[in-house]
Amino acid sequence: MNDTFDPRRRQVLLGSAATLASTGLLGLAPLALAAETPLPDYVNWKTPEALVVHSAQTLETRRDAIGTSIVTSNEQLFIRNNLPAPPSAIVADRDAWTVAFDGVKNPRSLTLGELKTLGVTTVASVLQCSGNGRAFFDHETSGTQWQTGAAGCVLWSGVPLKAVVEALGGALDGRPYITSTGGEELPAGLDPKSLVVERSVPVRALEQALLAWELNGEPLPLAHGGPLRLVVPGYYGVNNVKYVKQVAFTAEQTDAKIQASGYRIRPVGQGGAPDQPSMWEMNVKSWITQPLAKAKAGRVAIQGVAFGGAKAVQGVEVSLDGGKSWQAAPFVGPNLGPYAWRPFVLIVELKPGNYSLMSRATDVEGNVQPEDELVNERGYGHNGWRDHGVEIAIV
Ligand SMILES: Nc1nc2c(c(=O)[nH]1)N[C@H]1C(S)=C(S)[C@@H](COP(=O)(O)O)O[C@H]1N2
Ligand SMILES: [Mo]
Repeated sequence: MNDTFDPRRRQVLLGSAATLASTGLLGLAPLALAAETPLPDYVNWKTPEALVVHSAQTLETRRDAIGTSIVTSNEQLFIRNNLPAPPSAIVADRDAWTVAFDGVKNPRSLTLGELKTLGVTTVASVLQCSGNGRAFFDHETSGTQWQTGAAGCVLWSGVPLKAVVEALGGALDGRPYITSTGGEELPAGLDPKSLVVERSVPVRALEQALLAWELNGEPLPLAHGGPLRLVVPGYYGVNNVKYVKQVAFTAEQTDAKIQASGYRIRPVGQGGAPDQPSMWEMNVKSWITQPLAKAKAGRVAIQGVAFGGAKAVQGVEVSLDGGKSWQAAPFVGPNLGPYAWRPFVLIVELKPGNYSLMSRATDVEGNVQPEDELVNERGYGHNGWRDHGVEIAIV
């Protein structure tokens, strides 16, 4: 009767339909269900098998596509555009791209070529959309139904924003925000404030922010914000403004809709407003990447990724019994710094049966991933370990 939309039920149904189809029980050719939405043209260089195409502007990395070697390749990295990407002409002559700097002693525009002479750094960081995990909320959430794959861990190279600001004489006093503007051309006839991707972050982000022109050792692809992007390691995706054309130290947060009412933590049913918490620093989180459905009895390698968000991750535990008991899982591979994620692998001996696998990370300040999410209207910031768990069959 009351046929409310439940994303979790839908996933289960999709999963069982796929299973039935693959075993031929539905009488469907498996290919009929396996047929994927093709990649949109502007990202046709990505790996289709690694991505779920939610729409032309929203592509999610499959949970089982994440491996153990830390870095998410450009070909597998998710995409989230609030507006269509600008034309590829903007990456024809990358060094000619200009950025206007304001709210500093000597405001001026600098080309990317000039920025490259002010300093160079490389930072590993998790890029994660605020709505990653939205599909797991119980209430009906508007927006892309991301599961775990609106996130990746990547290497950014560029100039520390601090070095640029110093070269321009320093930030003016009484400017507690860094406000950055995306370079998309806005459709005529609509209120630009309702569309522009312009985000303000607190000046404390100057410690780690950079203007990046390289992603995983390649010129920053247009789809990921090339030729130049603001990167705020430890902050949610939306603050990492692509094709950045202006950076200003401001007395107030921008009144652009994406800042003033968008990306706010608010009670279900309530509108967005500037006094609600903004999606800035990310919280501690982890999830299992394999096995996701079944595995053979005997030794099983339970793998996943864990990160602290704005603080480094300290450790991660795994539960085989739905969170009743936990054991520490070792990290694998090098530590790429506080903003990167760390793959973990726990090898266990498992008898045939059903297991409810969960993972729970802790950051260096002792913040532990909670069992449940903080319920909020738009489905932001879900780091609850229960919903991120997986039910598996050992056969
Ligand atoms: N200029 C601009 N910057 C943007 C966006 C955008 O639409 N335009 N989307 C934001 C959001 S909501 C996210 S999650 C990330 C996604 O980055 P990606 O597409 O490179 O994965 O970019 C952020 N920066
Ligand atoms: Mo996002």
